[in-house]
Amino acid sequence: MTDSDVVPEQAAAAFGVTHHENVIGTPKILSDGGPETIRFIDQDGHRIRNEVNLPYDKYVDALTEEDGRRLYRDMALIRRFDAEGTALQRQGELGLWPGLLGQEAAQVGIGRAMRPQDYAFPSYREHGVAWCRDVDPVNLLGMFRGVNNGGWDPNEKNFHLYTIVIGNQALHAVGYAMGVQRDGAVGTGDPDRDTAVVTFFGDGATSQGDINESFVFAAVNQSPIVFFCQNNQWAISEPNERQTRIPLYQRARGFGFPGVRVDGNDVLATYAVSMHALDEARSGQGPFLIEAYTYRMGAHTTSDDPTKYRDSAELDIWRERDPLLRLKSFLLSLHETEQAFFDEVDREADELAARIRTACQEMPDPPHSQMFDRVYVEPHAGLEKERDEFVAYQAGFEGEGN
Ligand SMILES: Cc1ncc(C[n+]2csc(CCOP(=O)(O)OP(=O)(O)O)c2C)c(N)n1
Ligand SMILES: [Mg+2]
Repeated sequence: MTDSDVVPEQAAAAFGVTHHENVIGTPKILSDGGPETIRFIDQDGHRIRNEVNLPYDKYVDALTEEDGRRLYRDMALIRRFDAEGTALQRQGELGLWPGLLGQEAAQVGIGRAMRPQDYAFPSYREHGVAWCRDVDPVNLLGMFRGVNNGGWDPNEKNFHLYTIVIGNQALHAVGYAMGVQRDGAVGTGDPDRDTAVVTFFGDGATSQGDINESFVFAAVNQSPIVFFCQNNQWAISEPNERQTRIPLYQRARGFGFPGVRVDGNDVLATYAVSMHALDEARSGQGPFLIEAYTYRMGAHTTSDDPTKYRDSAELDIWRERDPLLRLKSFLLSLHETEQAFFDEVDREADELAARIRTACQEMPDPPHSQMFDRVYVEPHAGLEKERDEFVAYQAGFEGEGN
């Protein structure tokens, strides 16, 4: 099927959707992405070779079994970290936590395909990408505990701070990518210099002006950027079919750059497609849209209750497509990987969970006056006066247990 063959009814069918009503009781999103979806491992852990994934085969063939185990370890540890984030919020240690359950393969695949000089602009759910960029997970918890504004140096990790304003980071990313072009760090052929920028956003964000505006700027400037859309089927309580009448990856064509849909629950596929897209961007071929077709298995955030708007049968269907189980079956079907490896990863995950839990609970509260810092680069008389007044006001409570 080519792009031009797609009519709205077929597109809707690709999503398993035939109407626009949002009625609990019918699991609507049954599709696994359709035949155009690039996938290397099927649900039972078998390697797939077909025409759709053929152009990306070389990236998967270059991986060793040890590489596969590393990808599994990344996904398992980040899943455990994420579960701990939810638990810590429930116990009053965090203000909020946006879970990534189900999206581990989408994030780890591209995270491990990026090179050190590449730069990521995340939204707020990219804990798996943060992990791959070597951001200390404790820093992520600190932000949602409200004790810092991010806590890591974006330029040290080439991982920008989280952006809560939907779609906004795509504009920042394209601006950065245009800067990379002006620095002459595209298409030189030097693998340590040529740079790609990646921006992450959700299916819901594609309805925002910011995303569409960034597509236009990236396209006309031929900027080195990969747009990585995690289509997790939901934008809080709004289902996918409220955002689009065509598969999201096909939007790229209208802006003048390539777009593909990849199985976001297959880490080999997200890795291979990302390797290709990043190579294209670094070598000067311009932007690339990857739609990682996946599912948000948990709530939107800890403030959300998905049982109010979606049927649990839908979740059951996606549980069978679990990205960790799929890679585990695949690895077990190979030669060197034994159950002992998975037991060891579980043990490591327990250790990680204990470490970050303690570190979170021990994080000191910052002095309240810190909110006046870093508002302006230069000293600001008005702000200093406000801070002095605030500090004096607070001092009035001393001795009252505050
Ligand atoms: C500009 C803006 N509008 C609305 C919101 C409220 N909001 C927070 S998350 C969200 C849904 C985003 O859905 P999607 O882009 O699919 O990302 P996901 O949360 O599924 O990863 C909305 C509307 C916001 N943060 N920013
Ligand atoms: Mg979404």
